[in-house]
Amino acid sequence: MNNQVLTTKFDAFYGIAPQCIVQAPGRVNLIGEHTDYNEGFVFPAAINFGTWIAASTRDDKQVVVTALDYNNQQNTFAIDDIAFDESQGWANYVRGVVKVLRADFPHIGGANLLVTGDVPQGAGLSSSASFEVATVKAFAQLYDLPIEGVQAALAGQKAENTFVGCSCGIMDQLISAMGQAGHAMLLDCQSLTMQHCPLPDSLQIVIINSNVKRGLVDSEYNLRRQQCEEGAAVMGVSSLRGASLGLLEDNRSAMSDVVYRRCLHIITENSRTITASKALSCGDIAVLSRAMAESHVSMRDDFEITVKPIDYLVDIVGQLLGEHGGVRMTGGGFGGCVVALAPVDKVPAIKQVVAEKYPKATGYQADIYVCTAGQGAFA
Ligand code: GAF
Repeated sequence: MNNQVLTTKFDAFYGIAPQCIVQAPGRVNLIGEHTDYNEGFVFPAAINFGTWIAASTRDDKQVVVTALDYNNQQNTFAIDDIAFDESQGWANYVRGVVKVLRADFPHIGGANLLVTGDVPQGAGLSSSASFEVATVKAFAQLYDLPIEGVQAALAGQKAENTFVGCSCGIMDQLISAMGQAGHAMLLDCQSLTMQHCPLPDSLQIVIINSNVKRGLVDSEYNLRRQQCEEGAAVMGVSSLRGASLGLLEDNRSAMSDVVYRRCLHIITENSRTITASKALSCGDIAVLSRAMAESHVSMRDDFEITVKPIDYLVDIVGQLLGEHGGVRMTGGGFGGCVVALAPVDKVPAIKQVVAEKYPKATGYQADIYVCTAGQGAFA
């Protein structure tokens, strides 16, 4: 939606012009899944889908937020008394962020917010992180907050962890805040150091939404995190970042098979992520392709976060690409999307094979988004 339309709508709802319009993107993770909360490596890119917020200050300590994409639903809350409200769904993201920001910046006052976005929801493309980061950015603009990209991402993550109740890592908020157009980001989630890697013009990011709605995602996600922590404790390391395959084998008999396989995924995924980012940088697409394929198998068999329609998509697109591109599930899992890095001239064939085979084999229709790597909100 362009800024002019958003301004007109804001005026219609609130009777004044917005003081700012901010945007924060969703993301696609190219490789490095569930490694972020294990202090490992991830390799995401911001995408050209995002959340927009038009905003103005209020002087009555109320936040009034209207969601264009939810039939103009409106939620109002007092900034001195912010509580999680089960019945408020999407508005809890704003409540959580404002609560977190107020703890550090008590001078923050009320606001009128008008929200819209085009990140597909429930698809593993971080619509909620982009909403959180956009909310941070809106308040930063309105109240002149000295909050930088990494701090903005941490505030969004804190809202998600402590208020919304998902024990997510830092990847989604950080890439939404700090992504660079045309680049993927190799992020070390232990030191929060980042390296921006240009994506070659010859490869296109293709996201295929399986349209399998992500079920049980929060409970299964939090369970994976607990299992990883259990494995780290058995091995005597503070996070799985500190574990090696040798240490894992030495401790295999002291852990359940499930915990062993969860750890195996994380340890091997960290090294695949480094391998893939180096391969992309030096144009070695065959190595990138293998790393992405192995990542998918590891998510399917060891971390157990894929579902059959997603496995099917990875199979048919993988056969088409061979070693000229890579494909794997992306995001938290249990449904959602597949990401392919594909030679530009293979994109029509991907669309065709998915349209022809996927509905017949699975009963679902897929959506395909041919993406570019976008700019982060604070980048
Ligand atoms: C979700 C989480 F929010 C991220 O922190 C990350 O763990 C991801 O799942 C899996 O890699 O998007």
